[in-house]
Amino acid sequence: KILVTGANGQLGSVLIPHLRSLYGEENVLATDIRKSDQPDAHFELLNASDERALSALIRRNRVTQVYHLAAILSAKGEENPLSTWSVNTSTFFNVLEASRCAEVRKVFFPSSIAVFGTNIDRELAGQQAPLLPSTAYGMSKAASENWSHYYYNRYGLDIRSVRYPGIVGYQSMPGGGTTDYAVDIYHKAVRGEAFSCFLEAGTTLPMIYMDDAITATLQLMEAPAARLKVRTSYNLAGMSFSPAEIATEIRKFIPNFEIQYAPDFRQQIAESWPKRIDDAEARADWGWKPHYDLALMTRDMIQHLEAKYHREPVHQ
Ligand code: VAH
Repeated sequence: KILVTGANGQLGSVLIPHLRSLYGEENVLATDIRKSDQPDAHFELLNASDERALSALIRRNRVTQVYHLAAILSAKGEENPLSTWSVNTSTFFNVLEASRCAEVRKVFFPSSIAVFGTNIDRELAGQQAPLLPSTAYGMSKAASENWSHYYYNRYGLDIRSVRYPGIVGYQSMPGGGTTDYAVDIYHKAVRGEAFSCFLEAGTTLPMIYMDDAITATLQLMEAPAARLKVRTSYNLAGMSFSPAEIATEIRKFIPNFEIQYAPDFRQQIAESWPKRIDDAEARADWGWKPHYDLALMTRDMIQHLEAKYHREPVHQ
């Protein structure tokens, strides 16, 4: 069985249907700290901070793979940094130990471009760039990368990871991320509402379309272990754009879309992250290649959101 923690999050709520279509509904157990409003026969409440509950669930369900998605993200995480560190690392250690002691064969956990800091060339962050996270979330992910590397070398635990850029999708609402403006902007545009952006117009960040993020995750998890030379976390990127660039692309579909800029504390977080990512190792080791660019993503987002808001689908 496959266990997913953080099932109700932005990534989990899209990854789980994909995993179920690949492995069967009954073989993918969704867990989260609270129920979602969607009924799910294969959902269990789980606080991954509770080591005993987690290891009991893994044994009871004979879990062989774990996707550990539960975490507090960058912006939300800055409200209480020590709590963010404690939640993100204690849940991670629980997954490492429970997996090592049970018959878990493969573990996935998401890292992030948030592990990078202001001490590198922001134009392009390489796979081996030094990590100097500027947020509690980023520090928890950098620590998780090192512990993954340790558990792989010391115990042979096959744990795999990608450093996601900002993920943009229509299927789920994100929560607490610095890149989440890039999701909200489409919802506002399709609803014909003006958008107030918490980042400055020229703030370029690495992003990836949800469908590409899912493809990359499954590609990494299906790759032969011998191919994987990176056991901290693979750099991954789909595209890079700024709020001004995404607004211009949206106006090709919704000409009267209005945006204003009201930068807040998230501007500093964004400016500590690289503008572009070099994901050559992911391409070389397990065949990664993004499909979606800003134009393709914008078309797909607007088409799906027009359908969702039951508006006359203007753009087929
Ligand atoms: C966040 N979306 O903003 C997440 C991600 C690259 C950013 O870690 O915190």
